[in-house]
Amino acid sequence: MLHRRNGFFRTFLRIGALSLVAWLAVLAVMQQPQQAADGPLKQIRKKLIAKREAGDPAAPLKQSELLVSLPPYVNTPDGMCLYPDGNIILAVPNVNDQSYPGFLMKITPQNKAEIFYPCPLHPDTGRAYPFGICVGADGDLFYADLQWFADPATPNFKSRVMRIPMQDGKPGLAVPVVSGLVAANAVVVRDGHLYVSDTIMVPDSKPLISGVFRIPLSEEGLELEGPLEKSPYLIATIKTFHEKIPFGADGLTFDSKGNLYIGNFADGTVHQVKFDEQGKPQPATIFARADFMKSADGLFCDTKTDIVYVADSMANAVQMVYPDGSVKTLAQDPENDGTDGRLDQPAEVLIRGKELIGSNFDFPVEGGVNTKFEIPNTLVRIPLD
Ligand SMILES: [Ca+2]
Ligand SMILES: [Ca+2]
Ligand SMILES: [Ca+2]
Repeated sequence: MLHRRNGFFRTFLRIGALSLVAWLAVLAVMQQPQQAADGPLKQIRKKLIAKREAGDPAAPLKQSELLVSLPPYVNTPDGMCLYPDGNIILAVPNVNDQSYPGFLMKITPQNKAEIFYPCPLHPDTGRAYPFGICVGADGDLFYADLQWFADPATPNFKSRVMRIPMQDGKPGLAVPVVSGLVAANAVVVRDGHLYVSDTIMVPDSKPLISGVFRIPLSEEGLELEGPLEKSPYLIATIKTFHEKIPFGADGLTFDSKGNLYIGNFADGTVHQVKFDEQGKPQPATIFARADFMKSADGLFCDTKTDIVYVADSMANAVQMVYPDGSVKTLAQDPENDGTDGRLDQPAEVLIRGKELIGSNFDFPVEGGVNTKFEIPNTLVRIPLD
């Protein structure tokens, strides 16, 4: 009896074990649709969260969210600045589909996107390519008109910076502040001077030589004379060693101590320029680099913390450069179409209140995470608190 009972028990155990296997199989099948619903983006994100918990500086701390889905006539948004009335002015060069014009938009504090300003066309090229934009002390707007895009194969030295006189929040007719650049990109106005980066200053040089110019606002209408690398207005020169992508000095920002930072687009380094008491610039030095910071497009320094936020176009990420030069990833996404508020090749960042706002340029560059341009394009937000 005991024997039989043991036999029965063994059979029971065997059936039980089999059922356990069966149950696991059922569970696995049940879980499959869930994994499919998760999709590759969520699975990648799960891996990144695990990396972050392990203290990896390249693991993103946050995820971007949709701020504004831009209308279809915005195929390539780029530079932004926060106007004192709380509106964001967004530059739209529309280089992905040049059958659309370049113009400026206004994003209200309620995140409504409106057409703000049709940029004047360059008299020679018949085109307008507004990129970096900033606001001066008296409220006038300044934007880079990046005319290299009119004919990238033959640099035309027609890039310029325009000033839009503003009266009661309304734009007047833009006038050239400086012209004769190859690829005017970022602009900052500070202490009566315009700072502008030229991303391709010496075309075809290897390593690529690019730089930053400082022009007194009192010299409005200046036409730079070549060679640009010998210009008395040039205050910083940097080199870019990337083999394939000839884009150097890009984003510009100042920290609370008055140091200037320059994004080196294709090398992904952030350079620093210090000034002496007479305002004389010291040679630009590499301030920050990290193997996971693949490029440095727009820069924005939060002067409360002196963290420099970097739009990392190639890595499809936003990086944070700390005052000690260390780098951490704030947000990063794999290739996606950007419609639901993910990063889609960010070109610029700025802080509005307690959020970082990014503009998704979505203009694929060889070797970058983003390989496809698709509309609608977006502005995204990343909460900073
Ligand atoms: Ca830029
Ligand atoms: Ca894309
Ligand atoms: Ca897109």
